[in-house]
Amino acid sequence: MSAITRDAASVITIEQAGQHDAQQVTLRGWLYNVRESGKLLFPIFRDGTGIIQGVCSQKEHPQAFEALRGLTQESSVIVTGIIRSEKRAPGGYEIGVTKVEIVQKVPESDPYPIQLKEHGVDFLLDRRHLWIRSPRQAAILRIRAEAIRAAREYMDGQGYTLTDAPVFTPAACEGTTTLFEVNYIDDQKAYLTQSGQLYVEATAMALGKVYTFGPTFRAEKSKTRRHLTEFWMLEPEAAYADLSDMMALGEGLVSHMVQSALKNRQRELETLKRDTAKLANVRPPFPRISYEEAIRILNEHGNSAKMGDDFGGDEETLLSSEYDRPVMVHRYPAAIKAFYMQPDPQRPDLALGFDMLAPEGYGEIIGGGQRVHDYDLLVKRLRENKLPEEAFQWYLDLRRYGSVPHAGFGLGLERTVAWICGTEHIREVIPFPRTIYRVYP
Ligand code: NSS
Repeated sequence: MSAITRDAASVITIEQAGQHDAQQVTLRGWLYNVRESGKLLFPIFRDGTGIIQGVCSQKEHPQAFEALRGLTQESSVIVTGIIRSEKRAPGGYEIGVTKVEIVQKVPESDPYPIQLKEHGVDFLLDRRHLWIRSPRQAAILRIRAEAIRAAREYMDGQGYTLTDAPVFTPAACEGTTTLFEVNYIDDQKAYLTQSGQLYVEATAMALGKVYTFGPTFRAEKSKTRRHLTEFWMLEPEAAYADLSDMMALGEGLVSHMVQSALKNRQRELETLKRDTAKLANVRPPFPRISYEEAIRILNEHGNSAKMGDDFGGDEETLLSSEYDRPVMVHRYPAAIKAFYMQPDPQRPDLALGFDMLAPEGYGEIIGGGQRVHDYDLLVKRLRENKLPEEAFQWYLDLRRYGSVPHAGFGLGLERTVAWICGTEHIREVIPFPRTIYRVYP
């Protein structure tokens, strides 16, 4: 028995079934389910690209029939048969099974733990290594991959060069309360990165337009549907760029990610029953409102937010519900924003930063803006924020040697993909989620 049978018919994936109507093919995958009806069996196979229903007759194909009868869920199988167009079948095609090779049979004494019924989310998260086999989870992971592909395509097309940032860092980028400390070699202290920003600021001064894309870490004690402790961020940074350049880049990037998913992952979005009409309008221009306007809108809707408040989930949801595409809120009070944000020359109490809020309650998907480029101001900011100056000496070098106005942002991949997929919680859109109480499996 060979797990990579090459003899019989041409080996295809379920996704390709439509191109092989009336042809004999071989599929390699797993048994998702099998239903028995007298002398006929109706197995459902999956192979990671989709699911397909089969029909197998005892009279015509006794070998295949006996192999499939009572076969346990998730047993691995290589199946040969004829593809037939069948309007009522999911995917529009079925396979008339003629031959079955069992690669591994799941023992009846130890059946596959995830049955085709509702399970609690903790049960599923404990078995995340198996849960990802379900059609819904597989569809989400394919959409995630498409979002990454499209994002990279867009950034590269805009002339940005990928320059990766390190994961071990000597200092905080986004405040000290969510830092993961690691015991580095010989008891040196290091931290897992919260953002690649400081490093892309350096590579921007070397290459002009750059981005980093990688995992970032925050010891978030929050147990919300928008927080992970390990998440992926795409962070562009450009020399000689300002706040409005970054808002334009952000709306172009997000539109391209959404439109690419709609175009290239239609089947997966259908599997998720995503209302894609809600994504169709996601094209530039996105509305831009100032923080002060945002406060006014919130107050008009009965929310008591006042100048100086940061926005939480409720405020973000209320604001974004006003629009059919993401909204960008700019010029927040400097006092509630990170140490590196450049003050507005007209209103030094405001920061030249922006957040992009996704529709349908998915909250902030982008945060960024213009950076402090003046050496003295940056030193002052570090001191006000009680950050260790020694660890930031290399960062200050960027202001010592040829400092220029520059700007960038960070796009949270999981929040963006959760919105595109319409999932309840962002933990479903990363293969192995890390949250406040979970590092297993
Ligand atoms: O804290 S951010 O708003 N901004 C930064 O880290 C900047 N240093 C990025 C930059 O300018 N280069 O985080 C950026 C985005 C935010 O909008 C969210 O979409 C996402 O990162 N984010 C998260 N996603 C999931 N889980 C958690 N805990 C999380 N925190 C931020």
